[in-house]
Amino acid sequence: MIRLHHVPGSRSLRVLWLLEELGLACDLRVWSLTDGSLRSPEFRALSPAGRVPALEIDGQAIFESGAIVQYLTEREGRLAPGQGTSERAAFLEWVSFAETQANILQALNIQHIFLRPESARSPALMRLDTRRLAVTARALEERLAERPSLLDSGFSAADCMLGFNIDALFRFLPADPYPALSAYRQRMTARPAYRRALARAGEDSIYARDFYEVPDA
Ligand SMILES: N[C@@H](CCC(=O)N[C@@H](CS)C(=O)NCC(=O)O)C(=O)O
Repeated sequence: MIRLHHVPGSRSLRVLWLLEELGLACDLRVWSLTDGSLRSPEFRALSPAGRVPALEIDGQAIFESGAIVQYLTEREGRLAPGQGTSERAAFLEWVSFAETQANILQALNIQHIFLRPESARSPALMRLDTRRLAVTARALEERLAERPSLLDSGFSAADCMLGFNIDALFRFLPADPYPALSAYRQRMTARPAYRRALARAGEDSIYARDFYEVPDA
């Protein structure tokens, strides 16, 4: 039995999507970001930082989406270049890059949405992180202008790591300057496995708006 610990709209969608791509059935245990349950001893026994995703598989619990993605691709021998192959470094780079970008998105979510009281929010920090996000978006635009997926060999689990970010990215950056990234988003979200994962994932409760402008200071 494989069990994914999940919050709708969170990074656990990466793993749900990859499990669908790999044809692995899983049980979903849904948690909340806001009710304190991720800090419970029960959840912290699965994920010590109290973060989703966590995956119970093969008699153990694995945390960190990048580690889970690597474990699953190695276990199944699919959707990642093998160890020692020339494309392995690129795979590992883009898996980690997705987390670099997700951390900027998380900072923007905190500044625009979660921080209370609203007077504690900082337009200066929002501007800084929006600029940092734009650097990552430009890097992806350049990469994806040359190829339909992150790797030359085609779709891989690195796309599940990164593809999940793109919906959030375009909540903070306009899509027009990034045509290759926009087209990538269309391709990824049209994948049958992504559609199946999204149908199971539950309603994203994070974003109330399509786009978040940085307010005037
Ligand atoms: N590097 C971790 C980050 C996990 C993470 O921050 N998950 C968020 C949801 S997207 C979370 O659980 N946040 C709960 C919190 O910060 O309290 C991973 O990739 O799994």
